[in-house]
Amino acid sequence: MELALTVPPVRTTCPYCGVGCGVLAAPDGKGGTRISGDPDHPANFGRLCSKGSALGETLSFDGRLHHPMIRGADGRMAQASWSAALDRVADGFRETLERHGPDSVAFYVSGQLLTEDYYVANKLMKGFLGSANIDTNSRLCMASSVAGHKRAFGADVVPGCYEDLDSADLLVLTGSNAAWCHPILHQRMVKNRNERGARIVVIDPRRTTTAEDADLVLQIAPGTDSVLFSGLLVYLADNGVVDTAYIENRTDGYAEALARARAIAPTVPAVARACDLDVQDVAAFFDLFRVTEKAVTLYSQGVNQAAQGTDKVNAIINCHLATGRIGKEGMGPFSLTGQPNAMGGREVGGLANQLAAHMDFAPAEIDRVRRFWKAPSMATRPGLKAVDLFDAVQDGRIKALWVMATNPVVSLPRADRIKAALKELDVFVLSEAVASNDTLDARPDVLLPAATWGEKDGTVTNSERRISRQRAFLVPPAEAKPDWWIICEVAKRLGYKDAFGFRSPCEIFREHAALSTFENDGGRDFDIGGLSTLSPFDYEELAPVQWPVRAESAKGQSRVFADGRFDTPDGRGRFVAVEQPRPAARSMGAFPYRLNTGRVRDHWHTMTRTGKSPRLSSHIDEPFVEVSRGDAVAADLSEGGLARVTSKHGSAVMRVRVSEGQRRSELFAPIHWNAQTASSARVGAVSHAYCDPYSGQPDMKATPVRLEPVRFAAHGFVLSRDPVSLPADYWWARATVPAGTLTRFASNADPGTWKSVAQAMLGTDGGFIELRDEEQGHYRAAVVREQQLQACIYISSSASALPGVDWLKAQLGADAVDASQRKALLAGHAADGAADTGPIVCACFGVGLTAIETLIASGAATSVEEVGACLKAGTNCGSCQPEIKKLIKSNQGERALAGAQA
Ligand SMILES: Nc1nc2c(c(=O)[nH]1)N[C@H]1C(S)=C(S)[C@@H](COP(=O)(O)OP(=O)(O)OC[C@H]3O[C@@H](n4cnc5c(=O)[nH]c(N)nc54)[C@H](O)[C@@H]3O)O[C@H]1N2
Ligand SMILES: Nc1nc2c(c(=O)[nH]1)N[C@H]1C(S)=C(S)[C@@H](COP(=O)(O)OP(=O)(O)OC[C@H]3O[C@@H](n4cnc5c(=O)[nH]c(N)nc54)[C@H](O)[C@@H]3O)O[C@H]1N2
Ligand code: SF4
Ligand SMILES: [Mo]
Repeated sequence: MELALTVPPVRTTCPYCGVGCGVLAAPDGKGGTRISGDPDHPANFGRLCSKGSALGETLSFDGRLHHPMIRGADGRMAQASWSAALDRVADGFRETLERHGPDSVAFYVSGQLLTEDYYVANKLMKGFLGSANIDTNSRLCMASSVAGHKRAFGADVVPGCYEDLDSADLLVLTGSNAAWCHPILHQRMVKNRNERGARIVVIDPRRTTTAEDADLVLQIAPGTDSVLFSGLLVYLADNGVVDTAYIENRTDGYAEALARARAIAPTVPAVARACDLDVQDVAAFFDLFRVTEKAVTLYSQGVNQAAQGTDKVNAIINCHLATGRIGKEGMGPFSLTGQPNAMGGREVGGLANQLAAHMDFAPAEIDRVRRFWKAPSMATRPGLKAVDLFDAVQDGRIKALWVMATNPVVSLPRADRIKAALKELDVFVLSEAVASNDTLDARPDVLLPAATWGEKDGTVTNSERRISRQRAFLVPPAEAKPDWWIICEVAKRLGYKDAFGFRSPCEIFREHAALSTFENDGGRDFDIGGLSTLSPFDYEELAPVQWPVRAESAKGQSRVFADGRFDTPDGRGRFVAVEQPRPAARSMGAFPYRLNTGRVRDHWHTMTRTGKSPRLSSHIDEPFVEVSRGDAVAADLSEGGLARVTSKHGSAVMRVRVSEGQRRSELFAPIHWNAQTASSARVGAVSHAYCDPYSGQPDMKATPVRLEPVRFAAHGFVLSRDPVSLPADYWWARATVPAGTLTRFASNADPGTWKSVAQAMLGTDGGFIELRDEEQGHYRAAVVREQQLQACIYISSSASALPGVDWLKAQLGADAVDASQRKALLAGHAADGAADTGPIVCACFGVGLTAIETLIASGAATSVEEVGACLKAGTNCGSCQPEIKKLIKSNQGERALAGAQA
């Protein structure tokens, strides 16, 4: 009998989106980790999307920051000891405070910190440094939802829970591409539709993948959601479906809100006109909402990141308050949080306009928190919100800044300005997990190596208020340390030994829980007093639980406000009279298009994690801009060419994708590419910084821009073991492939120079083979050494004449390339003529577009299930099912058209 030592997998939580899926991580002892979904976690019941499934591919220590670094007097970064680096941070902040006072220092933090990290950062700034200048990337993400919740409910509370998505009969998704951004929740909703017949309505200016599973799609004019939902309120009132008793007994402000709604959106045709929708579609949506009591309205960045984002949130909540559809099974407004701990950050008070534990800056609240923290130097008023905070960095009001777990040179609007502003600082500290990113390029004075997912312990809170543990299963590389430890060490050096003497995340969590219940007479729903006495063992074992968890019961609560009592002083919900929406800036004259920005299925933000995974990098491997067919013609662009998008603030050059799902005069580009992965595709540099007046959240979905083709004489790609560097005037974009890197490029290099370009990139140390075809206008070369393909390059005068990359990618990883394959290498395709797989649709099984299209065209598969049975595509995580559906539909459309023409 063989003795096998099996270590049980560690139960943890996915580090990506706000769904907060439970993950089982089992290190194999050889440097790898097996990842699977936690069948017992109530967010996902064992399922993971493509990103979660590929977590194992992102855990290597390559590219990690290993040691603290300090910039010397000569301007160079040099490795330093932890104590030297921490002293330098503490000295820098102390001197700045002494010289310029508390308004001159700031922290810019992140919804990807754990609650414990976040708690100590907030405590240090607001109780000890005496300023509230701590803001977070959640300002770019959830601030409008926070402001909307507070206006309506008196507190930042998501009333419902995920089970409501299983039991609702109507699911309205507005400003959310959940199929790509909250895939596991999206799958739950689609299951409800398939099994229970729930209806799904999708409201988005683009026809996204989420629309594939919708019963009704409203391609709304950007920025007009509050007109649509005002129209809905009027419709509900006029058709007698408002709950008058509930309005009377439980709320305030209905008459004013309705009167305003009537002024903005008096009739269905008026709404249709303002939102650029068909009257029938608007009527169909309103009617569905009217007749379906169990309705949930889900929203994310298409609502939050808007010039009137807070009004959009309240226009939605108004409809739920009017019908009493809130806090009850299967109904309610539902803000989908973005980051894994955006919610936890809001709980600790990590936004500049919150104090702590759902308390703000009322004198009694400041006093309460002061006493609890025994704080010597309390902030007494809100600090600067992200956009204003970086303006203050730019004009020298803020002189010392500590950035943690966010990459603002990519993700803040007007990102070029942010890059320049950081250079103005006297003290710039960066806590980072990776050794290179765009914010690192902005020359911090001190770099602190942070432990990251898999290496750190703490808690996160997901979209349904569920607190889950993230548990460590790896030892951090070299000297990397958890963020809470780094912050506490700096605090101790500033003289606050007692207040920051925490020895573990558990001790911090207990204090955070104790503050939530401190002098809380029930007026603050964020109360987790029931968790304030957890033993280290209890904390270690803590099962996912939804707040509130009041002292009297350690059990959580799935829904809030079920009793019709809100967190306002009088306990009544508030209708908000929303304003007539005005676009942030008009698209006209020099900037006739509007740039909408967002996410793709398989990348996470600035790609420091997902960019490491070949699987996740194969779905979409370069930055793009989506353009309607009409605009492509008007702007003289063609599919596969390159285009420059320019605003008042900056520009980016991206591949053109002509899209049927894009409205005229509107463009869409993803946010992920940055200076590490592309020459010129940081869309943050293009986005304007117009902010919602209540939340301070920038409108990053509608920047006025112009659009023009960029023509290059040569297009090509290189596959190489190691990344190649390209001349400064090349356009390029880089993606990880199984055995190396794929770099696509374009340049104006003359065909006569292509060979030397190839030699410069590939090297000439032997094994160099080449093929030039003057007539076809292309040049190809490869380096094969010891039977292995080291690198290959393909250059052509036309982008569309380049071979596919997939067969070549496989050769780069192959053990041996024989003589016949060498020829094939230069031909760019398999000797047997097998077709290229095309872009990968199913990341789990590596199934490409070509195979799926061929199968569907043959008629052998007419459903997602049949495609799965033949090719396995879509049968693991299911994230690609909506795309497969789209392919089936478009094939059916083509057949119908062919039939009609025949
Ligand atoms: N794959 C992936 N998933 C992610 C992330 C990621 O980076 N990658 N990030 C996570 C984070 S932090 C966040 S915040 C969430 C974001 O999740 P989502 O908000 O779903 O994602 P976005 O792509 O930013 O924007 C959503 C949609 O809003 C639409 N929109 C733009 N303007 C309007 C408008 O005026 N009205 C309406 N109704 N819609 C509009 C856009 O066309 C877009 O399709 O995703 C989370 N999940
Ligand atoms: N134009 C436009 N801009 C946008 C958006 C948009 O839709 N359009 N969306 C906005 C939204 S919603 C968001 S949430 C932001 C996201 O934008 P960012 O927060 O800037 O993006 P990330 O890539 O997630 O950055 C996280 C950084 O933290 C590092 N890191 C990882 N783990 C740890 C850790 O444990 N500790 C520390 N100290 N560092 C760590 C990572 O290496 C990475 O550099 O982008 C915003 N910007
Ligand atoms: S849906 Fe995907 S990215 Fe989001 S938490 Fe679950 S596995 Fe992670
Ligand atoms: Mo976000």
